[in-house]
Amino acid sequence: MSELSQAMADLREDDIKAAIKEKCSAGVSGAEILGECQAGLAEVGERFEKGEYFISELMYAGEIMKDIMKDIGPLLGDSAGDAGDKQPVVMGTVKGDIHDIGKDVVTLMLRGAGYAVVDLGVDVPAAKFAEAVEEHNPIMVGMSVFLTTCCKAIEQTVEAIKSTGLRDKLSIMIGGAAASDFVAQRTGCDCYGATAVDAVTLTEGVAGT
Ligand code: B12
Repeated sequence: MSELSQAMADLREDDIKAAIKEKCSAGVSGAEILGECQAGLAEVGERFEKGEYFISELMYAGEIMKDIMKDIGPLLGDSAGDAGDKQPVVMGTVKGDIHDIGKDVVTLMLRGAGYAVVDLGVDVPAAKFAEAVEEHNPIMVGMSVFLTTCCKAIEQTVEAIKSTGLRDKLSIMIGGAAASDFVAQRTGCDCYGATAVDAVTLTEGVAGT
């Protein structure tokens, strides 16, 4: 584990910020810095599972990550602002799940790549995804899912999208701690992405850009 990932895992905020500052000055890419933070947060999650960390540590980890996104965000290419000029993409975290950091990073990177992202937020009901599909006619719908208990919500969202009659006109991708290729297949999605970079690559594949 890198020094930055280790500092993140240990929730040493000053060391995390110092390491990021150093990496930024050395010209390390935003995606690489993000990857190291993500690895550290995965370890935070594992310590939580083992009972070494509690909900307060999870919350603190989330706060630290949100704070450092202010520095890393611009490095991830958020140049397009709120609406790019490429085709629309609908993003949201599924019903029952309130994790938003990963979803926000994906949104940021898709916007940076020029896509007009409609961000539905967190805890998004299946019907709201379907309404957004009807309204915006996206080429891609991205769902973030972090809790395994919320996998059912993916299936329900796919069903709701099918009921609009537009399922064949778009692709559906999933990502987040509870997502995988297996979950994507089982829930009727087209693909899974492990990182925000994957989200952009998958969308570019569909858009043909
Ligand atoms: C921080 C955190 C929290 C914070 C969230 C703060 C916030 N504003 O988001 C708080 C404290 C609120 C929280 C709450 C809970 N959490 Co939590 N949390 C985490 C933690 C440690 C980090 C998540 C994170 O922000 N990572 C950083 C970002 C940058 O990375 P990322 O999320 O992986 O996103 C990247 C990729 O996944 C991908 N991606 C994300 N979305 C998408 C979408 C698409 C389409 C694509 C292609 C890619 C993609 O791109 C992103 C950037 O590269 C994870 C551990 C983990 N392994 O994820 C647990 C984790 C997700 N939480 C967990 C749990 C259990 C909970 C709680 C139930 C705890 C509790 N007992 O209350 C609650 C649930 C609340 C709810 N209803 O949603 C578990 C879930 C376990 C499971 N199997 O279901 C995890 C995995 C920890 C663990 N190992 O036990 N949590």
